[in-house]
Amino acid sequence: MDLTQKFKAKIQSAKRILITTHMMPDADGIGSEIGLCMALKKMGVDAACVNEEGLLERYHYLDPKSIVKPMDAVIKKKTEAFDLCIVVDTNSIERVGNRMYEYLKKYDPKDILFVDHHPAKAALVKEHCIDITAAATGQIVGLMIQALGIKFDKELALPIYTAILIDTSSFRYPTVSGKTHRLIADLLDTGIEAPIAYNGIYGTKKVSHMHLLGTILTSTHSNKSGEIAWITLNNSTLTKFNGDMEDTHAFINHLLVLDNIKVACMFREDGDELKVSLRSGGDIDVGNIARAIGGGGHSHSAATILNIKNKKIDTVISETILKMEDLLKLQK
Ligand SMILES: [Mn+2]
Repeated sequence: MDLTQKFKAKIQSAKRILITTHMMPDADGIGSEIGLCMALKKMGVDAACVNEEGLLERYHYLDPKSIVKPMDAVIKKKTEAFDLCIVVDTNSIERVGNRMYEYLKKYDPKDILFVDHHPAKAALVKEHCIDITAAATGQIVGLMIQALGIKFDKELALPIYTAILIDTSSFRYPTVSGKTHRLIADLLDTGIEAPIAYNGIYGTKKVSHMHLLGTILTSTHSNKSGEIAWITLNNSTLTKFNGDMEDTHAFINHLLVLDNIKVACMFREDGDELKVSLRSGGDIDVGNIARAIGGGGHSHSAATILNIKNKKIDTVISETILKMEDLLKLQK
């Protein structure tokens, strides 16, 4: 069964649908849920986007009708309020946030549908709308909307376009295909403009953001061969420049311009945890590297979390880089 057929079969008997995404959502999670919700409404289906937290101010332009609501505003306790829950841009139910997870746990698993592009177990892929070859969840959502016979308009096209733009880091990843660009063409045909869409998501920074980025980039290190490079972000730097963690996601991409780069890493201190993001500079599968150190993700973009309680952050970083060097050798 293709994804659209699976989707149709699921929504057919649903009277009221909840759509949510992972915590600290990026534009792929947000754009996909908004796009899907608008499309369902166009089909006459009662749908609502409910996230654990409301949207950050910077994403409001993607949601002019305020479709996305924080869960406190919608969910009062009754589980029967929704008979289908669609989770976009993750297939780990725990990633929806603690309170949303507690809420979704009450549902029969058959009433939960993942629409996602992250690696997943075969059994999950079979039952859900999961395509791990898709460049973004936004791509899956866009193609399903078209297959359902719904016409794009500007309002619907912008969040989906932005979802794909952000998840491909502006169309640079190996997951970008002809299929991606054909969908992008249809989205642009509605009249949305590439520079406006680009600046909406990337062009709203303040001078303090530049100073934060500059400070972080001066922390760039690389191993001897130059194949692994990393930057480190600690809480005090973030506070000093009034930045938030979510706003630092794209910093790692700056490392990809380095000559000979195979693996770019960003270490972010978060309490007792060290968040490690990885990007591939070419053929290396950073998903494999992430899995070997307790995480997961795509071949070009992956992550893990390390415990740094009672440990020196610099020691953990050096040990991790050494491990990555070994893991890199295995892939050559
Ligand atoms: Mn995504």
